[in-house]
Amino acid sequence: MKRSVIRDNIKPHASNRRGTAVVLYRRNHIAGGTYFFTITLKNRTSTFLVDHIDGLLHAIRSAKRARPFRIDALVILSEHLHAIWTLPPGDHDYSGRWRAIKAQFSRSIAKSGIDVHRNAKGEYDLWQRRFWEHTIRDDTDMERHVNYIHFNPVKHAWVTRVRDWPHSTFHRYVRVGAYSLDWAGGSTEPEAGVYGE
Ligand code: NI
Repeated sequence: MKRSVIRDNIKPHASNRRGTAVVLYRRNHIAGGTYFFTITLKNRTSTFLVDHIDGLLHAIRSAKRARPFRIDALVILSEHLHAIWTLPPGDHDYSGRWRAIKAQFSRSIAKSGIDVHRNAKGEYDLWQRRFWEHTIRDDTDMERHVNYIHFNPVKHAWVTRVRDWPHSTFHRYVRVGAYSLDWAGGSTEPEAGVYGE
């Protein structure tokens, strides 16, 4: 698989002694709300997101430029992605930003000559309209969701080692020492069924 680098301005905070990612929730809280998302394609057998990873990252960067937000963690799988964002103070419009990302990605795919299915109204029909959103409550909740994101490629059996999945902020967290390169999930393995995927 092609290596890709997620180039967003992701600034994970320093590690704790257990070697898992710790984030300064208080700072997030001052900045604005912090949210976990699961965003899914309609076709659950598709590999569109990793096949067109550059287009997807471009769409995310465009949305950030238009209306800034911080990406705290991100993993892109074949037909869904998980992300944690922090929005600016007083701004709760994550839905509008996701709408912009989805629309731009669909357009760029269609423009590249791939036949993107349209609904009865003629709109691109690539993404599930609804998505999972969870507001991060505190440090522990943040850590659990960051770990969930980084363990996800193993959970979905795309790789057997977390380090082998390129489309993830895991590598950035390793670079700043928040995880060891051979991190394998740890003791905060989340309960099933409460992450939207
Ligand atoms: Ni997943």
